[in-house]
Amino acid sequence: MKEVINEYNVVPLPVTMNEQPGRFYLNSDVPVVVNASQEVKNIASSLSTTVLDVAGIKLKPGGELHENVPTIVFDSIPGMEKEAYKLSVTPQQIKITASTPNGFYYGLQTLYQLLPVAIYSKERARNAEWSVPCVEIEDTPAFRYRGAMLDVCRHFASIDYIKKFIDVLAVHKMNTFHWHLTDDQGWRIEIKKYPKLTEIGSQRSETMVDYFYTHYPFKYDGKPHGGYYTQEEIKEVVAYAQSKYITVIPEIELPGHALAAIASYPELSCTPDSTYEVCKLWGVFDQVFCPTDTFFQFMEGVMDEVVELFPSSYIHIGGDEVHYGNQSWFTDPEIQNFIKEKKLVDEKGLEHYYLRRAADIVASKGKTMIGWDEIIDAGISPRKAVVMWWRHDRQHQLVKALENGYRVILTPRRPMYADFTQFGAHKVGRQWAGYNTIENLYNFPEPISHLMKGYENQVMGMQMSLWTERVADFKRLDFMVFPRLIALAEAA
Ligand code: TNX
Repeated sequence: MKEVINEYNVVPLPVTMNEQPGRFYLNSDVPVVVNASQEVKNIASSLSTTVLDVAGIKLKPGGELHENVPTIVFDSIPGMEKEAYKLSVTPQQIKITASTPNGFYYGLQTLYQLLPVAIYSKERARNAEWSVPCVEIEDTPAFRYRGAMLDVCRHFASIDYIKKFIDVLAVHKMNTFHWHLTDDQGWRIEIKKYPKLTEIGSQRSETMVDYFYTHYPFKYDGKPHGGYYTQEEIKEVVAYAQSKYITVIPEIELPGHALAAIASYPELSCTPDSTYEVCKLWGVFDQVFCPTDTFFQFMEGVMDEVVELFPSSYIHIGGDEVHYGNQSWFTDPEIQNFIKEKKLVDEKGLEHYYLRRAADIVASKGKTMIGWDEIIDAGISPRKAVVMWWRHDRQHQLVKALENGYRVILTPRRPMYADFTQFGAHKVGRQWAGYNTIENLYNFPEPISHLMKGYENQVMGMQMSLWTERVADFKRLDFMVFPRLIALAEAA
């Protein structure tokens, strides 16, 4: 018999992994024994189903542990960390140990990675040899939040693509999908109380080519672009993600990046008599939500439906890049009155007022708000908000957030933005503030860890974010995200 060289292609690499000689062979005499909850039994039976579908091997269900019969065991013990697991493979036994279904799920992902890659196939794989190299693994994540964000507003992504994206996250033990659902260029989530958000807000007539001033006058592609998710589809994605131990966090942007909503309901703007279009340009725009009762009622109504759809305890409310430049904030008597009445210092004070109200609205629905790092100065209680740090060039904002007691998720543009090019000379992607190499991701957060010293408990984790202004199809999407996302999974 030819000697098999054991290979251990486990990504991300477990905390400890001791390679051992020998292999465990799968065959129809192998029973699967589960000493754990029903939920873990379901995870175990997903292994049996997969092995049957792909390998054509029918593992034996249930039963007792027999000596001298090679067995697969799922063994629950108390006291391990939520996402931790142990995996032991000897010629006699495959044993996954954990305290929670999350841990068992991750142990199973590692087991799949140790099997022939054909285990991921959708059909019967003919030539694979169904065995697992012997090993002793103990594993637990470095961070409790391991995420990826996808912007489906600049370019829409189908439910099928989203599910595939979630599949890849799950295989690499990522646990959060941040779904950027509303922006200037499209509103992508059905809200029953406000049907025009999708009737009008989900469609734009055409899109600018390249960036501001690449062409002057601006060039447009002449092609309508649109799409949205029905509430049924959202539920389907949330349930799908949940089955893979991934939380879906929706982002509903306010008060900026709101043109698609304003085009649908101009009364949400400070100039309700104007007509607006779903934005055809890329950039940051002056038209933002107006701080009227109409707007706050709208936000309540939207949030009521959003919290019903997403079991996540966090709701992202955006909060970035609020421009009120030449629009009416500085001159509009109503706005100026509002600022006086509420005793706000100035226009910035008004921006912060929105964010505090948003935090309260989200809290009143039993959830915690996440906002981009602009929210740091808004005076929100750190109990009520989590900060997503994105401006890598403003390290003091990260430090301030931590000092002020906020929990923080790290997604600094460098190196976490997947819309940045992967090499200096690369043609695909943006390069306006440098480029993000795979090495940068592997090394993260080392270069900034001194800033977080003593505040490690407040650092929830890290996220790669893909903005899709220049990512119009799935091939390019895959190209921008992979393999860098896998490097992030490794680091997290
Ligand atoms: C800034 S990051 C934005 C996005 C853009 C992105 C492009 C953030 C919170 N806002 O609206 O798509 O830059 O890299």
